[in-house]
Amino acid sequence: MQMATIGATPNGGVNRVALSHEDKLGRDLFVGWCKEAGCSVEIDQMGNIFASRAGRNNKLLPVLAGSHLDSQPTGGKYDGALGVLAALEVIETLNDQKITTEAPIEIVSWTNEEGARFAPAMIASGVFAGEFTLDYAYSRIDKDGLTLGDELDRIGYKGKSVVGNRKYSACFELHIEQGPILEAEKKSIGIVTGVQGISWSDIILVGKETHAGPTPMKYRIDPVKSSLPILSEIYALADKYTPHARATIGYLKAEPAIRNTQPGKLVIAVDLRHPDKKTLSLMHKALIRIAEKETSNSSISGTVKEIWRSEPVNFSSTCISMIDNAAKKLGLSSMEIISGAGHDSVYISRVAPTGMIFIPCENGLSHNEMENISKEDAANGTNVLLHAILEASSMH
Ligand code: HGY
Ligand code: MN
Ligand code: MN
Repeated sequence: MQMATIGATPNGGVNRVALSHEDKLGRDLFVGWCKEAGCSVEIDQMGNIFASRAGRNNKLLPVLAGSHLDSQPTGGKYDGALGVLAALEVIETLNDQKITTEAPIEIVSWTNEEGARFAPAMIASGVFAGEFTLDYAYSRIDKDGLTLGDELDRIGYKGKSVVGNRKYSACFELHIEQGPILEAEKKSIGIVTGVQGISWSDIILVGKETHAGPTPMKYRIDPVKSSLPILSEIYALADKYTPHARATIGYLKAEPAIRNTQPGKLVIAVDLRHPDKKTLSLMHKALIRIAEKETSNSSISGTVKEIWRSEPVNFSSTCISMIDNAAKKLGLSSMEIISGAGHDSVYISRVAPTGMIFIPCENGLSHNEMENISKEDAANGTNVLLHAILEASSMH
């Protein structure tokens, strides 16, 4: 709740977009709490925050737990923050119980998971896992033309340690489901077996800017008008690959975006998702065909630019079974579930055995200021995280 006061919005959500002043304040609060819990804190070149707690045998690979503190501009209190602060709660609980684990434990807050200000999403865990270069990440720009690298510097979180040269025996991320399934199935815990694939594209339609008044309709080369069939065909794409496919048009951006100038350009921001790699590719190829079909015999030019593809991943069976053991030990109802949302664990699963734990969120709402969870669900998720970490850090 204290973290949620940082960037709090009037409707009960938070606005702590990556590398904003509010993100810095949230980071500072988290670092302070980690130090109070006796952790040593390290910041890497992407501003990822690692807090370490020694084990009995520090030659063993640490167990990692965490998530992200950055939010959507109209985000909820729990997306990301729950996983970071639950990991800290695990450390504080081990301190209270005077438990020293065999292997060391590290908790992490990843930079820019949301991709709301700097696309693509999950960019810092992506650099950590070798998906993106540091230069590519630093060069990402926001809508005001500020670069990720400069903004990281400005908030004082461009650390020294090299991104990625940290090895782990197991990694866990607790997160709200951000969908309605656990609530509908009345399950307390989601044992996440994998994450669906994501493809972000811009459809760029270019016509000819003209005056809204004197130009008769038949003389116009209007990209907004040519977008109409394209928009409906994007939704038809999700119907075609139902029930798993997702198609979202996050925004339409007209230029110059002045009421009495018919736009010369329209950008359609598309987010396609599917758990099957081949189907996601088919959906992306269909998007290209839709744009071509609707513009080929017109003076409008239509191009599709894919800006991000995150392939579907399956999590480690070892981590999945540790989460399953923990839920059973705690007598909590659980079910296996595929994540509809992307998470840093997607990239981390490429470099270390990784698993995720879900808890329900009210009405499945997220990326919405009304996002809410119960204290009981938060405690259940944190206890499953604790016991999974205990098993992973003593298993040698
Ligand atoms: O887009 C996603 O799925 C995540 O919330 N970044
Ligand atoms: Mn998240
Ligand atoms: Mn999110």
